Amino acid sequence: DTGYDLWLRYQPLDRRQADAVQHRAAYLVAEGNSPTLAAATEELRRGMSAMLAPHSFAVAGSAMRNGAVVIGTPQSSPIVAALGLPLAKLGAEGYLIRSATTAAGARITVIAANQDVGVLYGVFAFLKRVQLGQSLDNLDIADAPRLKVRVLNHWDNLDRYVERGYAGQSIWDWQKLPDHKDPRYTDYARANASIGINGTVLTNVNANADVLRPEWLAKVKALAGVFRPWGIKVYLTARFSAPIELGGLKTADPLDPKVAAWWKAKVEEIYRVIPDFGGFLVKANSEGQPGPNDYKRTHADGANMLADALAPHGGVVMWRAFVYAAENPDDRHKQAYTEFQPLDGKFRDNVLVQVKNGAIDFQPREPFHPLFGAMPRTPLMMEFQITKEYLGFATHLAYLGTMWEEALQADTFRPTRGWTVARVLETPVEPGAATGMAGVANIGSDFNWSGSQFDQANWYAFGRFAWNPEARAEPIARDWAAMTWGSDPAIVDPIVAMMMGSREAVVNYMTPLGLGHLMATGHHHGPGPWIADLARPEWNPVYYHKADAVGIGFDRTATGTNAVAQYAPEVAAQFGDVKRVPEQFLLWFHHVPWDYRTRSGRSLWDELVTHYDRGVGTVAAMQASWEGLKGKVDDARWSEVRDFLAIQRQEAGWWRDASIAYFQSVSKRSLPTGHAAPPHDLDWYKAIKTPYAPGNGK
Ligand code: BDP
Repeated sequence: DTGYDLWLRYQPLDRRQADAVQHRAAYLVAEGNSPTLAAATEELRRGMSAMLAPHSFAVAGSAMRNGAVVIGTPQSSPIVAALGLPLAKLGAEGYLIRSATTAAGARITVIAANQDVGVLYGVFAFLKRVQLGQSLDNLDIADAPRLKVRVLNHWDNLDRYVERGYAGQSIWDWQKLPDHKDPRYTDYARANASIGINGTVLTNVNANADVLRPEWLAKVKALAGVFRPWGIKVYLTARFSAPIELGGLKTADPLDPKVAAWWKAKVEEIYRVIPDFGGFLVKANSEGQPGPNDYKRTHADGANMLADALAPHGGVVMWRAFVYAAENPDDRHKQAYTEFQPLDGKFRDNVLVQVKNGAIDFQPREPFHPLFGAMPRTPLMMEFQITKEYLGFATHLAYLGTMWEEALQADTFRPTRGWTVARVLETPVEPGAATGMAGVANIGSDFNWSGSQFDQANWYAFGRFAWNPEARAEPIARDWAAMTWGSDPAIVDPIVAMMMGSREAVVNYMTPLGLGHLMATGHHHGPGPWIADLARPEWNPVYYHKADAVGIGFDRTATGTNAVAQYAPEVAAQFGDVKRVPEQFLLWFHHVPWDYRTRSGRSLWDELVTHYDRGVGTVAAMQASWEGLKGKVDDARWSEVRDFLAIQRQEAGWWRDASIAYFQSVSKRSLPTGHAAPPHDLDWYKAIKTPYAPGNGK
């Protein structure tokens, strides 16, 4: 088993379960004939036949007998229409699953929605119930997504190199498109639809304007055609300088009428090719990308110009707030807020400002970004990184659900207590305004899609959180584990326990107590806390930890950069007070003496060492749990995970040893008893060269 089937394995149920399911769900009635209903029908038939075998699950023309699963909308299906279901509140994408009785007295299960795509989501929800062995009696389920735009961001280059991708090449096989459509595109769409993802940005934020050329748009059109029945729109990244590069203009100034006209014509051309094109994602004036600042214009000027071109066609602009400039001497943590917050209310209605969960950059742990809650008149969408650039690539097991729950449940106190990041995201700035969440994809050409079996869980969890930002990491892990590995509690329980502790393990062995950005240069694999010689100050790990003879940590309080002042006063008061700050953010906000007493009673230095060892210990415990699963799950996947855990164990040790060796050279403290000295001296760790690590493609 390679893992190719993801969480859609549809394994045969045991005889008793199959009989019980078959009693409620024996055949399928699908009225209507749109491509989306056809996709829903085929998925239901495929999944149920596989799970119910040797029972059949056939498609029938009418629901005369008990046990029909009837799917459709009131428009497509007279049976659904006759049931008079309360669909009004479910919107375009919500669904309802109910046990019902037809006028003729047949007992059926109905999966109904206002639109075909809602039916599709309902079908996946129904299949999930069956996969999880949940009862099909007396069903009355209604669900709808809480965010409108639920998109993957592929950082895929046109040469198929995936920036920060650890799962092989891009799955977009541009050379063979549009004539050959790899069946994998359909499986990609099925997987995404099963978790409610409704859009995909095909190209890297570090954009190449070529994708906007006609010959590339023909390829994009082919992908859009595969995805459309599954409710998935395509989006592209727009390189801000495209009018110069493709249009031969002298400028890309957003206020120049010729530039606006070029984009308007380009957008019209795109919609002629792809009538339901989603819109653009833009990284501007960030890490060398062109943008409106090049012409002394604001981010709003740039975003609005593109938004005006897209608006007549219903498209949106997702404009990233990930900005920090070499010329700006201010704390990098503050720069996005400083630049974007004053623009609140200045963006067009079809602009979403896309904000990373934290103010620096996808670290194993960051406090929530201060922009959340601070732009009440601007739709903000969340950007999470599914691919594990800073969490050990694909070989470290780190379930990110806990990280995302932590970010989403953080209270912004804006405008008042209880306004969590999730609530900010979910609440439209005015009725009907856009809302959304983006996830930087971890998908590639590997058999298992995501580079490892467990990284599939992060793709899965992202979809679940985008559908419902109030979701919780644990039940999501439980669902995923049961569908992916087997529903026996002897399998699910240990796997969920591993997952739930896994991200904290990474934090502990890489960046405990609020440290961050200590990775090796460029590829970000392995420790480099000593690095101090890179061109831009904020690229150097020493900029972030600021360790010296006295102590360690970045003073972001009023005595330092005062980044805490960008949060609501209640939050600022907490983060800014060394006594009240959650210890997990201690060194993020404070420069603390090595001998400072932490809450455990240990000195900061001893506490730091304790965390490193705890991280390594958790990985060792995961290895032991996994040994216990040998023979309970298939050998091929089991062996892959065993190997990766061994790599993780080694690299966790490397992080621990190198970090302790370096910080000890600064702190001059001895190790607390019971904690082993690193086996080598600091120079030995500094000399390690990673022979090959997927990098940033530069
Ligand atoms: C950083 C990555 C870089 C991305 C950048 C971004 O190292 O490859 O281009 O984020 O989000 O984390 O634009």
